[in-house]
Amino acid sequence: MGLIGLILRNMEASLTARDRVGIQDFVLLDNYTSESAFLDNLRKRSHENLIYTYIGTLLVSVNPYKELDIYSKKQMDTYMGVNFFELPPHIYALADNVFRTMQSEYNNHFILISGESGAGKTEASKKILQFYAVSCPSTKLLNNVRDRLLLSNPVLEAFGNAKTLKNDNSSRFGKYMDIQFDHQGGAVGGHILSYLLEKSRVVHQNHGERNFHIFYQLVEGGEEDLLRWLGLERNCQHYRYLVQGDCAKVSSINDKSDWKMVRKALSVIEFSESDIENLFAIIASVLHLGNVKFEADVRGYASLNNNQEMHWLLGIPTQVLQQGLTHRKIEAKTEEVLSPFSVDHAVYARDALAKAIYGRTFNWLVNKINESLANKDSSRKTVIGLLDIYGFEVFNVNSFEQFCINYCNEKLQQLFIQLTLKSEQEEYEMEGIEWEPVPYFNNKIICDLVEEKHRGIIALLDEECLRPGEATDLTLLEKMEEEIGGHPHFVTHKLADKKTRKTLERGDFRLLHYAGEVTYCVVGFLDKNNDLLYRNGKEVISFNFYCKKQVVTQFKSSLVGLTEILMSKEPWYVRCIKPNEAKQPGRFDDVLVRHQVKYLGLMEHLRVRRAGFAYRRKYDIFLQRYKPLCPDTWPNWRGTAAEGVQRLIKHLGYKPDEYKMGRTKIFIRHPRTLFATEDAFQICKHRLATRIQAKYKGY
Ligand code: AD9
Ligand code: MG
Repeated sequence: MGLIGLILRNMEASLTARDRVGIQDFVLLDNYTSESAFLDNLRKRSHENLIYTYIGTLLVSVNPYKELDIYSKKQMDTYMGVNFFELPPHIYALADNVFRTMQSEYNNHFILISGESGAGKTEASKKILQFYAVSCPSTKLLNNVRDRLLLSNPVLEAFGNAKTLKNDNSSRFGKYMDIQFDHQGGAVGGHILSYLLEKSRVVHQNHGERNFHIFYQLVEGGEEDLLRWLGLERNCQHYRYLVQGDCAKVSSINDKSDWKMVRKALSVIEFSESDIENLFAIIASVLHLGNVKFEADVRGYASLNNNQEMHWLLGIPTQVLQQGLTHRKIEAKTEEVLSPFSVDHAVYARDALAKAIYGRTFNWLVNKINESLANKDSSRKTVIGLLDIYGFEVFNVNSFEQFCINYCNEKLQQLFIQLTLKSEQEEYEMEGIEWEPVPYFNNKIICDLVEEKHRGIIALLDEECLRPGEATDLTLLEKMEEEIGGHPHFVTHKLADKKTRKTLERGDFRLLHYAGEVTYCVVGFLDKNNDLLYRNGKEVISFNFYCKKQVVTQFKSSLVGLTEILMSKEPWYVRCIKPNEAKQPGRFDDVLVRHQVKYLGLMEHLRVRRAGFAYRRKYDIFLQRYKPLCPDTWPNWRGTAAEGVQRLIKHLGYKPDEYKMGRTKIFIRHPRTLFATEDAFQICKHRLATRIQAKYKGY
């Protein structure tokens, strides 16, 4: 049988295999514009436990909801230093490719990991970190850094993660982590930025959810002496802040062993014993604070009676604390006046204080970790950044938190558009290749709606927050209706047509995000944005300054900062998909996945990848791999790589419209062309191997 016959036979065989396990790169999908074909491929693969699939260099990952035997040291070794497309898709392949590109081009990169809650972002970021920990050169000093990088994770997860309805280990903050590498590729340091910790969880949890893990770890796992010293009982039910979700115990979580891990991690990250003591004294204080009760005195004002908790609180004189929790300090012209709180007000002030204490502790923790990860050597480093950030959120009731999170996702989508399309276009330009730009929805219009100066939603929200006493959540809504009522991506009950009006309450506003519609309930927006802590409260935790910046504006500036960090680096993407809501292995819910495929922009990305040229390879790499297919180039080619490739593809019969020769790379329009070449190569390899075997059989 001739080569072509063999190719056809092999193609048939691989087609059958493909029928079963799908295609490992969506770029090779024949019907690439069809969402159903996309879904079919993803479903097939995930049923075969093939959770990773590429779109070019983007990695799509489907949460298997079970442990797979694909993360061993052996697997890491397999992927180390091997060309990206030569092995089945894997998070290690991506990590390795980023690392090697950084090493050879000596530039900075970031990996953006996105997806909805429970899709596997944090797991993916841990796998990448573990891969670097194992694959990078090691010395005693470097191992120290490596251990700290790895152990910063359990610490941050203890303080920043919690059980939610969607995920038993849900990250309640956004995280960007830089890993710094020296010339030899050794990991020499790191830096972490955290975004928008969900502080409200400290004082309130929805049914079926928990507070941050650390509280339960301390109560369940803390040593007897420690608990006695902190005045804590070994019983979560005793603490109001721990029981509102009515699920202090979770079967998938072992608080006791997690406590041990966190204690060990804290000492490796160089927390001194006194740091650790202080840290847990503060955590215990928050629990005690939650148990402080108020009663109404004869005038209806809040008073504190019989509160043993006060004794354990923060080491602050009881008098100061008592006054701080029941009175508000008002500055009149020349004097300060104490105005007593109602019971409701006092509860609010108490909770605000608890949130502020926890928030500040979390920031302190991140700073301490950063001190420990800091690289003291000033020589130039290259960096790989890992961004594990909350995905787009839509609940039955969406509030201020969802608004911030979804705004963040709009910004990241904007970045994706700019970086992906920009880099694609730049590459064609650099290589001297003409191409047709792909039409895509540019979500800048929504980013502007949210963040435009003076009349964006953030500006209006801040403006209302500066009118205490007069402004309410509803006046905010009215102001929005007035200022941005005509915007095509904004609608409220009042502005809506008859049909839409039925789906909106008076206190709602709806944004048409790039990922879909989200209806926000405006109640609580002003309060949450103010993050109000009465001056007395601030004195209690020795805040001596008064920060006027509202929450959303702070968040906006930190996102601008993040965008700047990312814009200066080369982007890589991991898109995580959650296959079902039940957290079960083997279940693939089409409707749920289809929605994620849409808002993760996967079809768009695929179109961009396919619109111009599906594949591009450097001449030398292409020639090196496929040269056995042509007698002119095999075994050795003496001319330039570009000439060799030209000779090779002429021999293979590439038609002129199937490819273009750039300055340093060959661009292949249809994946089918590369596919056939790859198949021919596999057969050729097989034949060569058989021939060699036959030759040596007699020996
Ligand atoms: V959230 O936005 O922080 O709420 P993530 O971070 O996207 O969310 P996470 O990585 O925490 O989700 O994954 C959720 C759970 O899915 C994990 O606790 C694992 O039980 C499970 N998971 C995720 N990825 C994998 C995997 N590659 N292999 C096995 C996985 N299990
Ligand atoms: Mg997470």
